[in-house]
Amino acid sequence: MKIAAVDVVVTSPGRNFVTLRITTEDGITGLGDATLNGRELAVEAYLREHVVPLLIGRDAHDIEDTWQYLYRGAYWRRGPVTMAAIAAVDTALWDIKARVAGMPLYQLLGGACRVGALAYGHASGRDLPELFDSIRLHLELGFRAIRVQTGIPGLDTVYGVAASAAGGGDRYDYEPARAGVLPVEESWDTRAYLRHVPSVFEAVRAEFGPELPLLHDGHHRMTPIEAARLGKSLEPYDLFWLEDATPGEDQAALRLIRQHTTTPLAIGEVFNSIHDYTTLLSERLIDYVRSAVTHTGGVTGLKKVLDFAAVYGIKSGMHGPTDISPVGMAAALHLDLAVHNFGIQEYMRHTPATLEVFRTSYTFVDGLLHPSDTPGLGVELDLDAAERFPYRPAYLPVNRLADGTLHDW
Ligand code: CS2
Ligand code: MG
Repeated sequence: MKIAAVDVVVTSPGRNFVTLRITTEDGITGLGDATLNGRELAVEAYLREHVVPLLIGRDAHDIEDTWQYLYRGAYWRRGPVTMAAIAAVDTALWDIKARVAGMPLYQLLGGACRVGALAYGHASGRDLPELFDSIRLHLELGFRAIRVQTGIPGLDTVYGVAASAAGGGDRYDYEPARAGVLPVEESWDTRAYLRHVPSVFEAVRAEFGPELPLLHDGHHRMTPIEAARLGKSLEPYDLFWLEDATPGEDQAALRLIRQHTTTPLAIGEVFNSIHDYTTLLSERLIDYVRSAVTHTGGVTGLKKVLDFAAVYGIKSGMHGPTDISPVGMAAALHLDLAVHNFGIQEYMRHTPATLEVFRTSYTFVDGLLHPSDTPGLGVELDLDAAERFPYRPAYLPVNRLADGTLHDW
């Protein structure tokens, strides 16, 4: 079954997405998500100029060989651009294989280990009243686990805190990438953050009780000892996880954090290969693998990470913000069902404009996500709709400390 055509589709229904569409000689199509928030055109060029010419004429069934061909054959391996490109090809080939087999991808991956994937939503507030409203909104939407991000006294805008519930209050949407010429510069103060966050979780527990699984994203902004201090101070509030407590590329730093706190740790959304995880997993330094299919070499790449993680009792916690497209989200949901060591699935609901372009079949019912039993991934790309939303440059913000030092955002 030879690959006859490959399209790279850049579209911006409210935010930018890069989608790969592979078509076989007998007209079967498959989709892959290649979206790299803030660097989308780098992946588009890598695909269009250096990958697409290599795919034409290859057998679409040869998924593992194509993965190795694109990974080892590039010579210059790993990195977010290369691995997002490989991810898109890999995911599209799995979509095709499952469509040809007439079954949803999770069946091809070994069938379902669960009836659905527990999802967590993003609650946030500049202050406690706004945060409580956002938590209530997400509980009403059916979420059974909730991420809590808060404003910090003295700081104007902070990662993860929306200016308000978007769309008239019936949906919360937070789009960190701001369309504009240059990245927005936000201010940061770790000491103020470390003083404030424990009091917020104390208030949330007092208001919503001890049972509700609560998550928090440190978003790479702390040093290892600061992360250890926060993990320890949050222990009384029994978090489901503390995410990206410190920049994860310093894998050894997690040894220090682990020594000081039993708060579960999640890391990996910015990782792009299994090699980013080897110390973290083999030394049990984290509890959840945060990678998305889109950024870790596709279904093939991420499943290898999750199978490695399973050896050490570590579970999945796949990344699922709005900059993971519905194609990437659908691929995650098939893996969520198929792997035994599933933990939780991040789920920021896409906007109506995005869902015009990507026609999905996955469902969110009673707190659980399901990819549907549509053959393949279960997503169709509406090219006419995609053309109505041209690309707009958009950058993620950066943080600066009070003295002007650039800091992780
Ligand atoms: C965040 C992401 O969802 C998360 O856990 O870390 O929203 C992250 O900020 C974006 O993916 C960056 O593009
Ligand atoms: Mg995160």
